[in-house]
Amino acid sequence: MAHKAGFVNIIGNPNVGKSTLMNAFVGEKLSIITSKAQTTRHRILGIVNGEDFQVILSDTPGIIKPAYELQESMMDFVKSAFEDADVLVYMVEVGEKSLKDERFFNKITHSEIPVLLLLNKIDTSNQEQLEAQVELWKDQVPNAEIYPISALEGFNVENVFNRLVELLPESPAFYPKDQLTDKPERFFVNETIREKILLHYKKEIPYAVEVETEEFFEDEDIIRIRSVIMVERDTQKGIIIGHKGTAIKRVGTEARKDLEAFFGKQIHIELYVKVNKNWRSNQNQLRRFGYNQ
Ligand code: GDP
Ligand code: K
Ligand code: MG
Repeated sequence: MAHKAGFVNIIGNPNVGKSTLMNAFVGEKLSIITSKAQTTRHRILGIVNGEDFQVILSDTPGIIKPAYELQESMMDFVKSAFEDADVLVYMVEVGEKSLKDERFFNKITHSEIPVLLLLNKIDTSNQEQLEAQVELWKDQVPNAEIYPISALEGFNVENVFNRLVELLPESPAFYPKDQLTDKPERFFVNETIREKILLHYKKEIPYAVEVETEEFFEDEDIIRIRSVIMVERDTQKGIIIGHKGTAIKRVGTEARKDLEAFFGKQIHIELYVKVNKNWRSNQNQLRRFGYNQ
């Protein structure tokens, strides 16, 4: 059989389950997942390799109306996802009516490449609701093939994957067959720490935070990591650290456990906090953190 390879780009509103689906396909926790919008800030590739196929998935930030530079750049990642796809995966969740951003919605309904519309989280709905939703989406996106799924429970995930492979063009692989992602190791360290911050701090704190790993030193049986948690104000620094350092210690402990599972090695992690005023609105800072393509 001829070898197939190509790019599958996953787009949709915040929190519909895009990152959960990508991780389910890849079988690794490449993308961080929380119940908060704007958990995913970058475009992240997840590569699934088989003997006669290579599916290159890209997880993107949820579609939002940008309010500051960082969000502008996040939406550029979404725009680029339309440009190089062989198949578009448009994910919605049960109960959602339509995309918030008209520009993207038109691009989906007028797409010249195949669109799979995945109606996610069907584990939370009954049969009657589900049928009504399928009808609604048939109407809204007539060019799409519709698949009800549960990314969390794995329902229909394999069928969708097989259909994706079918739709890919005949092509040799684009990446080495043992490669899982395009992102360097430090990226996963940064993201894991950011996930713990999203989980444990309230309100605006997670959105004011960026993480930068300054040291990633891999020895035979241990990886030594030093990362900076960047905030915008002194008050935020105090909150991140917490009373007697308990809050930041918790972030470090939980991140270490996840990273030990991810890298399969013992991890030593050192965290510190730095104030970097208005990094979210500063082009140069954003470029440094990998937000400009
Ligand atoms: P993203 O913002 O689109 O990337 O969404 P995430 O993958 O981060 O998921 C957002 C939230 O929805 C998380 O709390 C997930 O656990 C949850 N979630 C994702 N898929 C499913 C699903 O199939 N069923 C249910 N019940 N929850 C899901
Ligand atoms: K999310
Ligand atoms: Mg996400």
